[in-house]
Amino acid sequence: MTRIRVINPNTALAMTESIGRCARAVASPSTEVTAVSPAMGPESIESHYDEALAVPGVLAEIAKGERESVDAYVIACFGDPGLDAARELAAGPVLGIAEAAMHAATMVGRTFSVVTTLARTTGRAWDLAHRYGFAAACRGVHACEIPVLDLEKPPARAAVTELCAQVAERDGSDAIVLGCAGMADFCAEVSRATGVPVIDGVAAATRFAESLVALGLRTSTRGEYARPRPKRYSGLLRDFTI
Ligand code: 5HY
Repeated sequence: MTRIRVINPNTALAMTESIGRCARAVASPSTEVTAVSPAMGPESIESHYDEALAVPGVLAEIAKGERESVDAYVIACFGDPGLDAARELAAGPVLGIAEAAMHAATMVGRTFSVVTTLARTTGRAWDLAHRYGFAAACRGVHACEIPVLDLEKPPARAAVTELCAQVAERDGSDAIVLGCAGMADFCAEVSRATGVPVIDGVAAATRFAESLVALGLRTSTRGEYARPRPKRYSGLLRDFTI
């Protein structure tokens, strides 16, 4: 049994359940997927401030998963918050949904476009495209201007689907990347509407995590992902002392 922990860095439990359903829908029968939200953090992540304050909760869930012998982790937020720090703590692979989605997109096309929530988060998506080496393949990052927690409201699905169809046409991109974990269950509908491959990072990261575990691959501990040197953390963070 491979044990994958999908961490939704925000505290919206309905969204965590939906993310868990999407991950389990693609996981192999020999994989146990648990989807969790941290006990602390923002109810949604739509700014740098939200993202920064989501990271301690993500790291607390990684530390908990390590005590429970989890094999691999998925950070289910399109900003991939705390990804590098999580890789310093976890023995097994840790995948961010933005990273996984961009990798998958460039395996099925030369170019892709990202459709995300608020315009203010598009800069972060571009940062990640550059960081992961996909800036040249990314034809555009577009916002539907629907707040994360409003994605579960009926009009959102049609609005996102419509925007994805327009973007695929306008950018001429080979694939569409859904830029929020809250869009994970829109994938099939958007695929039908656009006629191009549509990548949901939750599903992509879940399968990639399974594959890395099956390959016996774990995060390298030689360089920057070596375990942090022991030190004291104070105040609200005193429990993060390692
Ligand atoms: C996400 N926020 O995937 C990001 C999407 C965004 O709470 N889950 C969030 O807008 O950056």
